[in-house]
Amino acid sequence: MADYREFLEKLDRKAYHEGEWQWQEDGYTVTRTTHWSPPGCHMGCGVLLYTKDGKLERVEGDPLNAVANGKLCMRCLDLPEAVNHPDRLKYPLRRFGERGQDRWERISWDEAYDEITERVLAIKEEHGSESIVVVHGTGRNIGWQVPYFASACMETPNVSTFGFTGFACYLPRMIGTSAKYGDMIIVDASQAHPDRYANPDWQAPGVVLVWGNEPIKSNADGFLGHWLVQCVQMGSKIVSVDPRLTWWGARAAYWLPVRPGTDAVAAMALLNVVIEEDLYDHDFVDRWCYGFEALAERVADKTPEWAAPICEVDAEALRGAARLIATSSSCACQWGLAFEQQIAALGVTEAVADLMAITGNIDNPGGNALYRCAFLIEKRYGLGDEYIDPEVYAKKLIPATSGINESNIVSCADTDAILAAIETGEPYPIQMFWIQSSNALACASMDPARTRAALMKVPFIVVADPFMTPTAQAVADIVLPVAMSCERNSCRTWWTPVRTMVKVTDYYEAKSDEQICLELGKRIKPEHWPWADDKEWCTWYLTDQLAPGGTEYDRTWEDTVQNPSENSCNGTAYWDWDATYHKYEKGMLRPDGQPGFNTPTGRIELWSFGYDHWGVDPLPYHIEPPESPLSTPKTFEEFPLILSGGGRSFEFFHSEHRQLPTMREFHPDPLIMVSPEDCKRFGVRDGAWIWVENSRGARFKQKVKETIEVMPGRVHAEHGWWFPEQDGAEPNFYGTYDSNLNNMTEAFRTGQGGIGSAIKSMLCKIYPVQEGDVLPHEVIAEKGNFAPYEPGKPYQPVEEPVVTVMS
Ligand SMILES: Nc1nc2c(c(=O)[nH]1)N[C@H]1C(S)=C(S)[C@@H](COP(=O)(O)OP(=O)(O)OC[C@H]3O[C@@H](n4cnc5c(=O)[nH]c(N)nc54)[C@H](O)[C@@H]3O)O[C@H]1N2
Ligand SMILES: Nc1nc2c(c(=O)[nH]1)N[C@H]1C(S)=C(S)[C@@H](COP(=O)(O)OP(=O)(O)OC[C@H]3O[C@@H](n4cnc5c(=O)[nH]c(N)nc54)[C@H](O)[C@@H]3O)O[C@H]1N2
Ligand code: SF4
Ligand SMILES: [Mo]
Repeated sequence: MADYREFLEKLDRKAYHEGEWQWQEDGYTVTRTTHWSPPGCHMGCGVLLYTKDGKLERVEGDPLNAVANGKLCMRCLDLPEAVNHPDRLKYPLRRFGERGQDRWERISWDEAYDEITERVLAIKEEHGSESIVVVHGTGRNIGWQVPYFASACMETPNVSTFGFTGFACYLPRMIGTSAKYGDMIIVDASQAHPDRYANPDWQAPGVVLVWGNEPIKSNADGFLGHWLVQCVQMGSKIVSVDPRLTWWGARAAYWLPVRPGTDAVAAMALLNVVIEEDLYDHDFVDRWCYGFEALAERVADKTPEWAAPICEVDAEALRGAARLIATSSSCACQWGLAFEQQIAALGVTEAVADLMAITGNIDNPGGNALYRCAFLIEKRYGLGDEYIDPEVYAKKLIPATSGINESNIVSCADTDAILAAIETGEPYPIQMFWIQSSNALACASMDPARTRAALMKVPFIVVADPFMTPTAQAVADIVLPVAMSCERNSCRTWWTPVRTMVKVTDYYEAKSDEQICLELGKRIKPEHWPWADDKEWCTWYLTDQLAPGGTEYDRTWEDTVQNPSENSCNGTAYWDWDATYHKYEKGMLRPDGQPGFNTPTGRIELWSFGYDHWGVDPLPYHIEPPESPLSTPKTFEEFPLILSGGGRSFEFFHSEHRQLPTMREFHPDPLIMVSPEDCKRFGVRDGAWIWVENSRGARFKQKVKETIEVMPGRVHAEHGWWFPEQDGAEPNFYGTYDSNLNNMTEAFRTGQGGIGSAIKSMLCKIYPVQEGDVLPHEVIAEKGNFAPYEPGKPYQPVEEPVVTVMS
C-alpha cells in the first residue's frame, strides 16, 4: 500500500495534458468532458473526445479525471461506432398504416411538435392530465429532465419505469437505508478524496462484501468496479455472496453461493453469529443504534445450521464469513440488484444494513460512507411537482395497499397500478404514453406480451430514442430522434461530482432530451419554461436555490464545462463531497445540527420506524420466492432448475448496443449459463440453442454456455436481447420476444410494501431447440400470451406456495 501511495504522490499528472477543456492536436479538436448517455451508463467517466470535420473519430480516457483515472470500458471506447451508426434515427417519424407494420414517414420537428401539442392539450381538456403517463428508463440522461417535463409540461404525477414491477432496481436499497440510517451508503473506495488512494485518512476496506453485484461489469449506482480492484490490490479481502462464481467469488476469502432469492436467510445467519459470538461493536450499538434487543431476539434462532439447508450455504462458511466481517479493520458492502430482484427485497436490505451497523461500519474509513449528491443538488423524482394541481396529483396511480406509496416515499407512480388502469379502465383510462429512454418490450417489462397488449389500448404514444426499437415499432405513433452524448449539453449531480456533457458534433436532425423537453414545454406550458436554451436550463438546475434539496452551486453550466479543474475533471477540488468521517458524531447529518443520524430517533434504527409506518416488518425477514423448491415442491419436480439472470455484460447496457458490430463480434448471441452436470442431465451442449420454460408455459431461447460459474441445479440467462438485424414488423418485432427472459417474469407479484419482484429466482426446465419449433412471437401473435390472465390481476399460481414468510 505504501508503495502505491508513493507512486501516486510522485505522479506528474500534468504530463498528460494541461487541464484545459479543449485543444487542437494532430488535426483533431480534443474536448475534455464526461459521458453517460446515450448510449447509456450509470456512471459518467472522464473522456477525451477527438473530433474532426464535425465527426467523432476517437475516444480516450481522461487521465486527469480523478473519478475514473483515465480508465474506460469498451462501451466508451466504442462510442464512435454508436454515434456514427447508420441505423440511428435521423428525423422525426410519424406512423402510417397500423401499429406494428413498420411504415413510417419523415416529418419535420414542427409537425411533430404541433401534433403532440394538439393531442396533449385535447387530452388534458377532455380527460385530465393524469391520463398521460410519462415513462423513462434507468440512469440515462433523463434523471431530472424527464420528471421536470412530466410535472411542468404534461402536469401528470404518473411517471414510471413502465413494466418494471416492484420498483425492482436500487430503490429498495435507497429507501431502506434512508429509513434506517437517514442517508444512503456507498462503499468508501476513497472516491471523496481528491487525492484518492493516496489520501492518508483513508484505508482500503479490510473486507468488501460483494453481495448480488458484479461491479466490474455493471459500474452501477455511482460506483466504479475498478475502484474495488484497486482496493483488492491494496489488501482488501472479499466475501462474495452470489449464486454464481464471479470474478470476485474466484478471489474471495469466502464465497457464499446462496440459492437465488434466499439472501435474507444467509444475512440473518450472519447477524446471529455476530451477536451470539459477541462480535458486535458494543460502543457503536450502545451510542448510535436503536432496537438492538428486538433485532437480537429476531435472529436468536437464525443459526447457520438453520440457514444452511434453506439458503444452501455451508454453515461453517457462514460462520467464518461472519467472523471475518466482524473482526476486520473495516467492512464495506458493495451490494447490487439481486437485493430487489427477489420478493424479500426490503427484508434482505434491512438485514444487511443491520449487519453493517452493528459491526460499526458506518461512515468509517474503508467502510460504508454516508454521502449525498454534489452540492446537495438532489433534484430527481418530484422535480416540478408543485406545478401539478393537487387534485390531479392525488390521482397518482399507486396500489391501494402499499404503505410505501401512501407515504410518498416513492414519488413515482406504480407500474402495476398503471397496467391495471389500462387493462380495466379503473380508476381512469390512460390516453397517452410519453416514452423517453425506455425499450420496455425488450427489457424493463416483466411481461412484454402483456405490456404490448395494454399499450395497444392507449390512443396516443410518443417514443424519443436514438434508435428504432421493438417498443417504438410495436406501439409508437410518433418517434423522435435523440442526440447522443457528444451531441448534447447536459449536467448531472447524482452520487457524483457535478458533471457535464458538451455538444461537439451533430447528427442529422437528432435533438437532445433537454432540447426536446424545453421546446415542447415552451409550446404546452410556456410559463414553466423560461429558459432560452438547454444551457440556461442546465444552469437553473445547478444553481436554483429554491428547488427541493437546495444548492450552493454558483457556477453557470458554461463555467462548469470550461473550467473542469474547478469541478469534476481534475485531481484537486473536484467536488464537494464531504470526505469527513464519522459525520454523525459531529452534527453533520441532521438538519438541526445535533449529533446523530437523520432518523426520527437520531439513531440507526435496527427496529425501523420507517418500515413500520409503511406496513413492512420493522425487523429482518425472508420470503420464499413464489416458486421454489420449498414453496412449490410439486412444480419443482417438473421444473427442477432455478433460473436467475440479467447479470450484466461488458458489451451491452440493457437492450442497447445490439446494433454495434464490435459488440456483437464479442457477444453475438444471448447466453444461458448451464453447469456441465446439467448439460449432461438435460441433454444439452455448449453452443446449442435451448428452450427455457416455466410452469405457465412461457418460454424463451438462448445459447448454452457450459460453465462451472453456475452450480448444478441453477442456470443464469441474459436479459435485454433483441436483434436489430431481424424484421422489425409485427409479429417478429426484431425477435424481441423469442429470447426474452422476461416472458417468465410477472406483473402484479411483489414483496412487502409493493417492493421487489422474483426476477432472479424462478423455476424452469430446459430442453434443446428443434427445427420447426413454434417460436414465442408466434404463440403471442396467435394467443396473445402464453397463459390467460384477468385484466388487472396476476396470473393464477399453478401451485399455491406452501412456505412463505420466515421471520
Ligand atoms: N454493462 C452494463 N452495466 C450496467 C447495466 C447493463 O445493462 N450493462 N445495467 C445497469 C443497471 S440499471 C443496474 S440496476 C446495475 C445492476 O448491476 P448489478 O448490481 O451488478 O446486478 P446484476 O449484474 O444483475 O447481478 C449481479 C449479481 O447478482 C447475482 N445474483 C443473481 N441472483 C442472485 C440472488 O438471488 N442473490 C445474490 N446474492 N446474487 C444473485 C448474479 O449472479 C450477478 O453476479 O447495472 C448497471 N450497469
Ligand atoms: N430479466 C431481467 N430484466 C431486467 C433486468 C434484469 O436484471 N433482469 N434489469 C432491470 C433493470 S435493473 C432496469 S433498470 C431496467 C432497465 O430498463 P431501461 O432503462 O428502460 O432500458 P432499455 O429497455 O434498454 O431502454 C432504454 C432505451 O433508451 C434509449 N436511450 C439511451 N440513452 C438515452 C437517453 O439519454 N435519452 C433517451 N431519450 N433515450 C435513451 C436506448 O436506446 C433504449 O432504447 O431493465 C430491467 N429488466
Ligand atoms: S462506466 Fe464504462 S461505459 Fe460507463 S461512463 Fe465509465 S467508461 Fe463509460
Ligand atoms: Mo437497474
